Amino acid sequence: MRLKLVFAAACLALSASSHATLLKNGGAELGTLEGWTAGGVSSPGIDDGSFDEGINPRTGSFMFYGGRGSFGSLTQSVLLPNYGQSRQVRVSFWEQGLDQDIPSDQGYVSLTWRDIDGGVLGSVQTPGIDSHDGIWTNWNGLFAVPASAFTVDYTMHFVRNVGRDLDAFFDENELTMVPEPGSIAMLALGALALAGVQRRSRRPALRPLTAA
Ligand SMILES: [Ca+2]
Ligand SMILES: [Ca+2]
Repeated sequence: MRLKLVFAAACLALSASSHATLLKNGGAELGTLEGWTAGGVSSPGIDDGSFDEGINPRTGSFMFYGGRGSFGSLTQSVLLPNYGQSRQVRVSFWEQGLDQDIPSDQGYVSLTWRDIDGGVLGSVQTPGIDSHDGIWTNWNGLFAVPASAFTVDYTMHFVRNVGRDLDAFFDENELTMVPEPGSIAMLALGALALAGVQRRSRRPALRPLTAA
């Protein structure tokens, strides 16, 4: 029975962990750009709240910021599970910019689908988020994944509208499969195993004949 409980718990834990984001260092908490490749002209990087007074990481100690210049990007290439199948991904990120009128500096995310040879199949993007009233704004939504997509480039785009600095910030980037691979099967296995445990535990316990 204990083994079954362990198995059930493991299945449920696995199904829970498969909800995890496919991105590495999506919230900048490694304190470096590890996992991300910078593009554009503004040299985006990691900030701990010192770039613009009053704009602090939404969670943890770090966030991504735009740098200095008209535009910049940070891209991470991600292997997509379940190649050849109908899939969806959910994108979720938080954005904030310095209050410099309307529009202020802002950001959006794009997904570029690539085939197994690295060729571009197409791309989609979120709306630009212009959140400049001292608050972080979350965007999240679903995108259909082309069946022939093998990898996806997840890119944060930093867009300057005012001044010299690119005062756009991102935190907590997440990219998850919907439904997450294996989660339904693992949930079903976990539920079955738990049901088995419950059925067994209702049986009367056998008492050893030699009990003193
Ligand atoms: Ca963070
Ligand atoms: Ca600016």
